[in-house]
Formats: sequence, structure tokens, C-alpha cells
Amino acid sequence: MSQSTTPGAMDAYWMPFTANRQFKKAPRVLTRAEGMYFRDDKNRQILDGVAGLWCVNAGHNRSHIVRAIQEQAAELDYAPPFQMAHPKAFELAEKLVELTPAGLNKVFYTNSGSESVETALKMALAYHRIRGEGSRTRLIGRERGYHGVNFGGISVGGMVANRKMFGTMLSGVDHIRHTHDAARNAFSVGQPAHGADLAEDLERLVALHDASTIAAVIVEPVAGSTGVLIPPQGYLQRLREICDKHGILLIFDEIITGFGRTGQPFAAQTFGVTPDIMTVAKGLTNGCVPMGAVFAKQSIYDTFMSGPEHLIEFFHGYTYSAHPLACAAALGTLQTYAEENLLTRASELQGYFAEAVHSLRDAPNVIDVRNIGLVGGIELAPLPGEPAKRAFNVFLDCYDKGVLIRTTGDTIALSPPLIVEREQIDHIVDTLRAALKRAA
Ligand code: PXG
Ligand code: PLP
Repeated sequence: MSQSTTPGAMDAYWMPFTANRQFKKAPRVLTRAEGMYFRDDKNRQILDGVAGLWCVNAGHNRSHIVRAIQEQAAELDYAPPFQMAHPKAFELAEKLVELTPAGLNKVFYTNSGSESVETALKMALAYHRIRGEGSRTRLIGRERGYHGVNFGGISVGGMVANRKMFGTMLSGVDHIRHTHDAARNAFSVGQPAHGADLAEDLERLVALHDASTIAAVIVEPVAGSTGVLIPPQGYLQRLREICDKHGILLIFDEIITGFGRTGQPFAAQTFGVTPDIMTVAKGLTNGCVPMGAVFAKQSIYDTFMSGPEHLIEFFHGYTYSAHPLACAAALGTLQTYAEENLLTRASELQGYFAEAVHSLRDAPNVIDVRNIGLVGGIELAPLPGEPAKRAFNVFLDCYDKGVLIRTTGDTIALSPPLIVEREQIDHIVDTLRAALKRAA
């Protein structure tokens, strides 16, 4: 017999990516949300400076999305996705490929960013094998990359805290260098000028391992989780060229950058570089129902479609792939994005946003400010001997003052919903500035 639970008790929930004991001493509990704001359990209003966790791009509690989920739940709660389908799975895929860069016109559904990454990596390996290049088994990530928390993702990922506890992970993985160069690029507005040459690091790995052993390279066009690193001018173009030269697939992990964050529907369009495979999640459903997707080029799909017609072509999928509630939520989300032109709104606001976040360069302990679209990174000098603490103190202070920001290490990340108004940008930045002064 299980013990009855105490209302209000916090013991049973083991929270993800959270300092559990510290949190439970002073919990931060959200109970409602609307538009740009959360409410907490003390009925305080909290301005959402991070779109939840980079996902609520259209703002909270949007009517099309809410209604779509409600109606779908009453109509078709679940449909098995293996050898079966439901209408909205097709409808959504058709709508999605109208938004993607030309050529990325096949959609494979998952339930999260992490699953999208695993799917993309497996797709790349199988693609080469089907083409008779089964020696291409190596996967290349990048230092400081974040590709979710499953084994493939942490293997190609490059954030040490997410890797070091978990053994040897996937074999045959290597990493190119990250693009952060504070000495040359600190306080760059938009794309930094220096560092396109860092893409040449892929040539180093080709020279070391030989291209015939390399299946794919996966990078975030803008590295989010590690602290907002913007690609240097020309870097992604160079990476694309090197991949093409050596027959290596280029995977963009657009789980944060997808759905309007950088000013175009996808960062691939913002930066003018088309990958072979692209992963998304988060903004796909405005964060309302878990869902991810992987976009692949026609030629990749065609390669899989080469065997006997009655056989399964890709031995991969999830119980909840193309879940009806998720598809409905995504359709409601795309409708909201379209009606309000949200997928390009960041390009209209980015000048204002850039000026606002860069105005923090004179605040105490700010050592760098980085921005693109509606993403900002404000890097602080760490407290001596206590990395990440100063930024976390600023996070707590801002929350206390009614503004939700995000910190990773000593970098503060801002990524407000794409419906944000100029006064709200000012309010976020002013609150942050005051907190930075108090944290000095
Ligand atoms: N790839 C990228 C580029 C991501 O940003 C994932 C994969 C994994 O997605 P799921 O849905 O499995 O969480 C992400 C997720 C942060 C933070 O610290 C960022 C993410 C998740 C949690 C925290 O800013 N990004
Ligand atoms: N583990 C077991 C025992 C299962 O039966 C399944 C799915 O059938 C899974 C894991 C995978 O679950 P999901 O498809 O939700 O990822």
C-alpha cells in the first residue's frame, strides 16, 4: 500500500536540472499564465523573459491552441502511429514544409528535442549504410553544444556537466571547436566578425579520421543552452562547404532557434545555410504539448525508400510520434504564428532588442553581451571561486521583482515570447540592470 500523500508536500517529485534541496526550501511555483505573464502561487505577476524555456513563442494560453487541444481530446484521443495514421499528422507535415528552407520537405515526428536529436543521428547513420557507405559511422558534434539529454545527444554534445557522470556514451564521436572568442568578439552586435576559420576545424577531424568514416556533423546554428553563442559571419557557410566537399551530412539542431527566434522561421533562413537534416521541438507546439520533429531532404527520404515496398524502411519511431493532441496543438500554433506574423516579428524588433540588451554593457560585472533576433546573452564575471553563483543570484533577484530570466553558468539568457512589446523589453532590461547592481 502506498502512503497517502500530504497535500502541498514536495518530497516525491525529483525535479529535472534543478537544485532540489535548495528549491524545496524556497520554491518557485507557477500556477497560471496568459500572454507575456505567469502568475505564481502567491498571485504575483511574473513577466516571462524566456518564453518559458525557449518554447512559448506565441505567448501563453493562446485561444487557437487551447481550443485545438480541447477539441482534439474530445474527438480522437490517440491513434497508433505505426502502420496507422490520423488526418492531422498529414495536414501538419504539409503546413510545416511550407515554412522550412527549400528542400527540407519530409517530416518525422518525435516528442521532444532530445528525441529529435536521436532520430536525426540514427537517420544519418542509416542513410549512409543504405547507400553502401556503411563505414560512415562517426558523428561529429561541437564543444559547448547542447543536443538534449539522451545518450546520442550527450555524446555529440559538448557541455561537460551533462556528460561527465555518464560513462563512455557513444563511441566514435568527436567534436570540433566551439566558436566563442571573447578576446576578439566581446560585445559584438549580431554575428561576430571573427571566427569563420573555426569551421576549418572540421578539416582537422577529416584529416584525423578520414571522411569515409564520418556520417554527420551536428551543430546548433546559435548555441543556446551553453550561453548564447552567435555564429561568426561566414562560419556556417564554411561548415556547409566542408561537409559538401566530403559527403558529410550537416544537421542543424534548431530546437531553440526554430519557429521565429532569430527573425526568420528557421535560423537556416536567417543565416542562409540549408542543412541536410534539421531538428525542432519547443516552439513547434508553443510548448503546450510535448512534440518534436526532424526535417529531412527529399534525397534522404528517397534513399530510405529503395527496398521492397512491403518492408518498414526506418526501424525507428515512438509510441507518441504524431500524437493527435500534439498535432492539434501544432496546427493551432502555426495558425497563431501566421495570423500575427510572429515568425518574422523578431526581425522587426531585433534592432530595439539589441540596443536594449547592449545597454547593459556598463552594468557591474558584465563581460560580454551577445544577441541575434530575440535572443540575448549577458555574460558576467563569476564570483571568485563560485562559478554560476552570481548569475543565479541575479536570476533569484529578478524573479523576486517579477521577471523570469534564465541563467546557464554565468551567462544570463533572454528569449522573450515573440509577442513581446517594446515596453516589456525595457522592463526586463531595467529589472536586470537593477539586479546586476545589487549583485555587484
Ligand atoms: N537541442 C537543443 C539545441 C536544445 O536547445 C534540446 C536539444 C533538447 O530538447 P528537450 O525538448 O529534450 O529538452 C534542446 C533543449 C537551457 C535549456 O539551459 C535549453 C534546453 C532545454 C533545457 C534547458 O537554456 N534546450
Ligand atoms: N520500453 C518498453 C518496455 C516499451 O514497450 C516501449 C514502447 O513500446 C518503450 C520503452 C518506448 O516507449 P516510447 O515509444 O514511448 O518511447
